[in-house]
This record gives sequence, C-alpha cells and structure tokens, in this order.
Amino acid sequence: MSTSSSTEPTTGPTTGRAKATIGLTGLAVMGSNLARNIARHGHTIAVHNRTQAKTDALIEEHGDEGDFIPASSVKEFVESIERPRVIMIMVKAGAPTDAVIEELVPYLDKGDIIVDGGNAHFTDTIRRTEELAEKGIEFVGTGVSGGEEGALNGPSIMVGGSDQAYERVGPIMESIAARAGDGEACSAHVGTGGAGHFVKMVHNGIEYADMQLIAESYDLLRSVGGLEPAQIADVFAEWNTGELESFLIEMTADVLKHVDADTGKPFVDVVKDAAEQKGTGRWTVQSALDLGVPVTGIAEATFARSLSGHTDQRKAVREAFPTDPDAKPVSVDPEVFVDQVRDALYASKVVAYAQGFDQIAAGADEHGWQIDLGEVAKIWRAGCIIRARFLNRITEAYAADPHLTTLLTTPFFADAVKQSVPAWREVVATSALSGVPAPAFASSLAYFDALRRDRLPAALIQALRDNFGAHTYERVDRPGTFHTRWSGDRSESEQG
Ligand code: NBP
Repeated sequence: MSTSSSTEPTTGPTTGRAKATIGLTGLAVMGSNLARNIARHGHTIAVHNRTQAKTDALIEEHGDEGDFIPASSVKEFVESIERPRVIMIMVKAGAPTDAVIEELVPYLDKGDIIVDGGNAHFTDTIRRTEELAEKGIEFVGTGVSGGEEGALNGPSIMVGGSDQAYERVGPIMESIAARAGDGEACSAHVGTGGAGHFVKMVHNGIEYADMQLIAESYDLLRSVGGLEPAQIADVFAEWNTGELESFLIEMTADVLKHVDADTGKPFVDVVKDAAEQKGTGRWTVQSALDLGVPVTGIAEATFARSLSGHTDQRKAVREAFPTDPDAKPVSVDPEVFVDQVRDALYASKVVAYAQGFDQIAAGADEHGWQIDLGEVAKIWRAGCIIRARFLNRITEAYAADPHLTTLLTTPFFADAVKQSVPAWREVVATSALSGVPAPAFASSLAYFDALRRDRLPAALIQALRDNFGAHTYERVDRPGTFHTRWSGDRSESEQG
C-alpha cells in the first residue's frame, strides 16, 4: 500500500482526462445499474469488473449515459480515481468481498474510502472496518435496497462508517438515492461501523415478514373466502389505496392478475410452492436471538419459507392426514372476510415493524451506534422493497419520542391496532378452524396479547427452572433472589 496521504491533480498522468469522482468494481446486475445511476447524476465514474467482458458490455450498451472511465486492471482502476478515493464494491457478499479488498489495498493511500454496497453480514463489516482502519483506510458498509430497478433509478441507501467518510460519500449517495414524496433523499448516515449493514439486514427481515403476511392473506382469501386470484388481485389493488399502500401490496395485485401464457392458468398456480432465501431473514433472526429481541413475525416468516421447502415431509404428512371429506368448511361472508383479513394484515404488519425497530434499537445499544430510528423509517419511504405509506407514521412516532418503548403504544398505531383486534382474532381463529395456516398472523396476535397480559406463565417457567436446576427466582412481594429446596423440606432461602 502506498503511504502518501496528500491529494494529487485531478487529471490522469497520461491522458490528461479528468479523474473519476468515484470508482465501482463489480459490474453484475446491481453494480452496473448503480454505476449507470451514478453516471447519470453527473459523477465521473471509474468502472471495473473481474471479468472484463462485463465492463465492455456496460460501456458498449450504456457508455453514452454519462462519464465512465473503464479500467481493465485493478491498478488502472484505482489510479483513475481522484484522491482521497471513494471506491464502491458491488460483488457477491462474503469471501468475494474480502478478495476484492485484498486486491485493492496495495494500490490505495491513507484516507481512501472503500464503500461496500453488497449484502454483507454486519459482523463482517465490523471486522473489515477495524482491519482497514489499521491501514488508514476508511470502510463504509452500506446497505442498498431496491433490487436492480432501484439501483438504476434510485435505491434506499443505509450508509455506515465514520462521520468523516460520510462527508465524502454522503453527497454522492444522496444524489443517486430515491426521493420520498416530500423530495427528501432516501439515503442517510445511519451510524458508524456495521450500522448500515445491520439496518439493511433488519430491513430484509421485515421484508420477509411483510411478504409472509401478504401470502397468508392471499391463502385465506382464496382457501377460506373462496376468491379467485384475479379477484384477490382486485382486493389488493383496493387495499393499496388506503393505509396499507406499499410497493409489495401493489406488486401482489400485479402478480395475482398475471396469467401463465403456456397454460392459461393463474401464474401463481404454476409456480412451485417452495420459497427460497438468500439468508438475510435467517441473519435477522439469529441476531435477534443474540440480542434477546422477540422478532416473532420475522422468525415465523423465515421458518415458513424453510417449511415450504421440506417437500418430503409435506408429502408424508399430507398423505398421513388427508383432508376429511366430511369436515364442515368454515363458512365466511367473503365481503366481511376481506375486511377482516385487511385489518389482521395491518395489525400484524404494525407488530412486524415494531419488532424490527426494537431490534435496530437493541443492536445500536449493543454496538454503540447512534441510530436515529425516525431517520431509518424516513429513508425506507421510497426506493426500497418495504417502502410503504405508513413509514411516515413511524417517522412521526420517533420524532415525537426518539426513545419509544414500543411503536404499538403510539397514538396512531395504538388506535389502528385497537380497531383491528376483533377482526384479527376472527381471522386467526378462522385459520385454525379451517386448517389454513397463518403462522405470522397468529404469532403477531400472540405477541400483542402476551405484551398486554397482566401475568405471564413465565412465573411457572421460573419455578420449574428452580426445581430442576436450582436456577433461582425473584418474588413479586419482596426484592431478592430465592431458591426453594424442592427435594428437601421445601423451605425457601434467599440467595446472596
Ligand atoms: P452477484 O452477487 O451475483 O455477484 C456477482 C459479481 O461479483 C460479479 O461482478 C463477479 O465478477 C463478482 N465476483 C465474484 Br462472484 N467473486 C469475485 C472475486 N473473487 N473477485 C472479484 N469479483 C468477484 O451480483 P449482484 O446480484 O449484482 O449483487 C451484488 C451485491 O449487491 C451482492 O452483495 C448482493 O447481495 C447485493 N445486493 C443485491 C440486490 C439484488 O436485488 N440483487 C439488492 C441489494 C444488494 P465476475 O463477473 O468476474 O464473475
């Protein structure tokens, strides 16, 4: 690595051409679209990919969209960027990201900044930040959401790293980010170290919950309500005009309307019913377990995907317990049921977001990140997959009280949940009685009910733990820690 930290002229030594403001390496679908977005916003961008063909294709197909400096080697790439350099990596997360960093470092100078826009695990980001800091290089772990369309036309960007790095990186990210309805850029410095990737991870976890709740709504409306996919598409389109308005609800209407060209069947009927996952839902749940935050909606959504893939078990149980031909179907008035499912969906969604924001708050506490939760809700209002009208309400709630105990008790959401409770119970009961599973609805309702209970059966669990393992317990009537001599005279002793 070069040790110089001085700045240099902003033209290349041999060409006299202006140097790039930013470089981007990793030109698969996300990277090339982000590079085009950056170029379209007037930034000169150096572009590089391990396999040269992708760089060539980008320049050939889109080179006229802005000022690109293609590079065929890492050295040439790094040298074409003005110092202190900002270099964005958009490669597969994990080992490829480390490999790219290792290749870049020998050519970098102190003060240069590496921005990782891939879906890195936040602990990798913390490690990379520390390792590169020892070399005088800033590392900015950045969550990018919005898929390939967002990358091109404006994603939601969750930037980590130091304040100093954000001063250089922030304006570029804000210029390419999606704009919310009020014109604000959906990009922010969410915190230092791994904060950007942590927030992106929880975003994806909430996305899992959102999609599972939508899928359960569809299943209930079809299997219990008797509606056809095209009719359910109309229901979702109608829901998208109210408080549920969101990208995923809108997309659901679109997908359910779609008819398969080969078979003439609803498209949803020709897709294999085994949901895949790339791992961010699992990471969210693993982190939540470590932090002790009950993200039940996200966990149910993640397990529901796993269950869908266990085709052998599904077949075995389906054959062992066939539908009883004499079973009385649960009868519902479809019109009433549509409204009940909407209310259940809304209340469950509020729970999923409340849990996700609890997890971000807990992660921030654990890692010493100053994350402004209202700001997070703000930058999710456009560009990202979970963009939704009601994120405005979450921003308002955190603006009124940045240290909220839970979103559920804020006036707007408390009112919404209160109004939804009867329908929510009806839908969960209907799901159980009809044998149409709705695990995310059920667990969200159970979470809400558990929080409301005056006394929880956790008291019995404590008593059992003390009985079999002398794990002690606290009493409701006086302070201290106690143990009962269960196998002796059952007298109680206070523990020191
Ligand atoms: P991929 O995740 O499919 O990664 C492909 C890119 O990684 C190619 O440029 C490939 O170079 C490069 N690469 C690999 Br693989 N191993 C490498 C190595 N050892 N050294 C150098 N380069 C290497 O691309 P993507 O779907 O565009 O996603 C890019 C990043 O953005 C990922 O981290 C992804 O998780 C994240 N992300 C994706 C989305 C989405 O919706 N797809 C959304 C948000 C974030 P090659 O061309 O030479 O093989």
